[in-house]
Amino acid sequence: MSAKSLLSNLWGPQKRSGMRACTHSRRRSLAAWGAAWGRTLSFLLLVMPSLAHAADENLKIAIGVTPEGASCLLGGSIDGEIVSAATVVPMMDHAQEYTLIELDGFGSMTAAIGLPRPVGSDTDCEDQYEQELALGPDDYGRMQVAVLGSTDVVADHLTESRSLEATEIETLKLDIRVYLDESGFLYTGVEIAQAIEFDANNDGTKDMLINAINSRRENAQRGEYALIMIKDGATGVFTIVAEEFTAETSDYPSLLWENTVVSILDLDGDRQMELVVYGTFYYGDGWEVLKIENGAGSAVLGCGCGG
Ligand SMILES: [Ca+2]
Ligand SMILES: [Ca+2]
Repeated sequence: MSAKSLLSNLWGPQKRSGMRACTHSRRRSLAAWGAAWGRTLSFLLLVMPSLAHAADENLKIAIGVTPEGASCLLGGSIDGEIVSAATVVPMMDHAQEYTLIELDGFGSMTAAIGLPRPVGSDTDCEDQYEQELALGPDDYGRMQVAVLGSTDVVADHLTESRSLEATEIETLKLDIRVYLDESGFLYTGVEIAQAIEFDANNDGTKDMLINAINSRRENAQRGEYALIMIKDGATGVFTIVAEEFTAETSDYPSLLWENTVVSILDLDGDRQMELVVYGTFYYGDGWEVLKIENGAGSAVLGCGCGG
């Protein structure tokens, strides 16, 4: 059974039952509602708890959390579809339970304090929200992602991962060197910021994520780069998840985003892992969810106000 059909068996029935309930309520005429107000109230009281239950099981929300405890709402997924922050905001509530995750495991449980708040008012910050979280002393000083749900619920969307030691990455440098040589830019040396082993595509074989960055912030140099690639453990084929090159040497600052992969999770439930990435560049910072599909990566969600 494929991962998709397995998932449809697991989650499909709840999704269909929720949709039926909505359709049924829409079909009732206004006259019928007015004539049977008492019965309507009873109907709502009966139906609403089951709708809320279905929404909980099919709703995922991810919030980036910086070492200072600043939050940035990325968005999430509903019934397996990635949705924006603005879409999940109406479904967020005070005291909702979140699990903090990072690359190599769980942090602690936390909870929402109040409702999500819009950040700023200019167009750069449109549809950006922060959600205050009840963080303990140990929750500061690290990059984390808060995911809606208890530890048990969130664990179903994680995969085992391991960050490699410096001595383990020498052979990976050769792979990056070959790619850089083929890129057509001046070779500027290989710098690997992160190397992470995990099963990206749920085929049972560990794959290798390489986050390579070579950037001088103050003075951009042709050929500098920021790359995230995944080498498939079964086939050896590379997928470019994100890449930027500096085209021209100049006295101006580099515009490269320097990314850190903060966590790896299956946000939309298709058993393919997404990357939650925090990036900084000369003029700002921000969060992204990167989805790997059809041999390429794309940013499907973002949060940040950098100009
Ligand atoms: Ca794999
Ligand atoms: Ca996924």
